[in-house]
Amino acid sequence: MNSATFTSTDVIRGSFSTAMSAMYRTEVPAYGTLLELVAQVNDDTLAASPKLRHRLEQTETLDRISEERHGAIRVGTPAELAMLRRAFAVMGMYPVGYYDLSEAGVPVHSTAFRPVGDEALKINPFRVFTSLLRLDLIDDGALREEARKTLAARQIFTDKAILLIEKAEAAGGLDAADAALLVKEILETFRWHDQASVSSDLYRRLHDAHRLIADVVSFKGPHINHLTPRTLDIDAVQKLMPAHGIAPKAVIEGPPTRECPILLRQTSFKALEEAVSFRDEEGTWAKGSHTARFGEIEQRGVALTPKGRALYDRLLAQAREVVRPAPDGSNAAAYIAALSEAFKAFPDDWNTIRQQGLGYFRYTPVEGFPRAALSAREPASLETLVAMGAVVFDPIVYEDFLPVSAAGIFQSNLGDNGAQKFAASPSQQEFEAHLGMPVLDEFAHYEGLEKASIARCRRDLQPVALVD
Ligand code: OOG
Ligand code: NI
Repeated sequence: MNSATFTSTDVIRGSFSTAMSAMYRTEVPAYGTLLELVAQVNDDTLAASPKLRHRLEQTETLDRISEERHGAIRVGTPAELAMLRRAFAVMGMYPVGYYDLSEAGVPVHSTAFRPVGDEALKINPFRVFTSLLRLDLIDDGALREEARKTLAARQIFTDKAILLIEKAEAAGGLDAADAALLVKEILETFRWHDQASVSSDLYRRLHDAHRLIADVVSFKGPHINHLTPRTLDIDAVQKLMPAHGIAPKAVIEGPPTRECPILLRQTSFKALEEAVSFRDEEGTWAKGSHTARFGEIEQRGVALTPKGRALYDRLLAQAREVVRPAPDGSNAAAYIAALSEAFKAFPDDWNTIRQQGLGYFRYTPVEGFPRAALSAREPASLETLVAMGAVVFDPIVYEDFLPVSAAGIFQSNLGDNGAQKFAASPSQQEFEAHLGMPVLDEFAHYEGLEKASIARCRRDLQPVALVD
């Protein structure tokens, strides 16, 4: 078979994301309600702002604006993580970024599998935030061993899924029939199992160590724990959720509402308490419940440079020093006020963000700009060309995640008030060894996109010389 008959990885990812959405709506009906609300708010937002509609029409497929942007799973062993990496590669998703969540009281470290090129992101932006449990952070040695044994005994992939992954790797792709089969088989890995693979006693002990440990260890597979569509107005959806019978988490994670959106804002509805049964002695099943699955929404802004990110981190920490948001929402208004106050120090117009080197931008030569106005003999700086209107810039969208926000989402769904403490212990090398490859550095990636756009300007504007 030659590559011409292979189904594109982007198409496989698209079918995977559609299949996940359909499965999750069936499994978690509240998620279907959230999707409807998001679609309605997106329609209203576009109707109210022809300017926004026009801008999005240039770059996006408007009829798919409300589709899922990401989901999240948590796996238990290095072998599970490595096989997932291979499965996602068949769908054109690669590990970007390393997130240490131990710092925030969650015993996992993570990456996001996502499409990397502009074109791939545009065709289908679906990504999966993937966390690996860190058993080494469980203090109780006996419990750690029981957890390890339980995880070692499970196989989260179907035999057919593994065969198809191997086939794709060997041949360099899959034909349409195999691609469809892979999506169907991989879906099994993310399906919910209401029969736990542990006893109620072990579940309780794992749960006491950390609710998330119980979530990862107790089931046959790493059920998808949330999906996240994109909203054009996160504040509106947050406000409307209760009227639609869904309980939002207390505050939106990330930066406050701004003119020029930065990074990522996200919020979720609280995870549902679901009926499960535990496998007790002599094959009897004991009824119980488990809380893990929820729905989330996101709104993205410009990707920040290390300098911009340092400022963001500092201002966020400053706000959280004034008011730490309580999971019950009792101080939500005070937190939002503290956040807005702190972020007054972050410039809120694109040109200042750009000139201060806080964000990444894509530069484009203006078509039809009168060449006569550019003197071929004199070299010009990018700034001069921008000021003249010969080059325009657009923010590069942040496509990754934020550890403090991720921890906030985790915590609100674990319902922990007195969150457990773990020693911060980032361990990217170990994570990458388990993964089987290094993760892509997100800053280097965005910088590369910006530089490539400047190189294109340099080429297109010749014979005018563009100086650095
Ligand atoms: C992952 C939480 C991280 C996000 O949007 O930051 C995440 C989890 O709960 O497993 O999805
Ligand atoms: Ni999420």
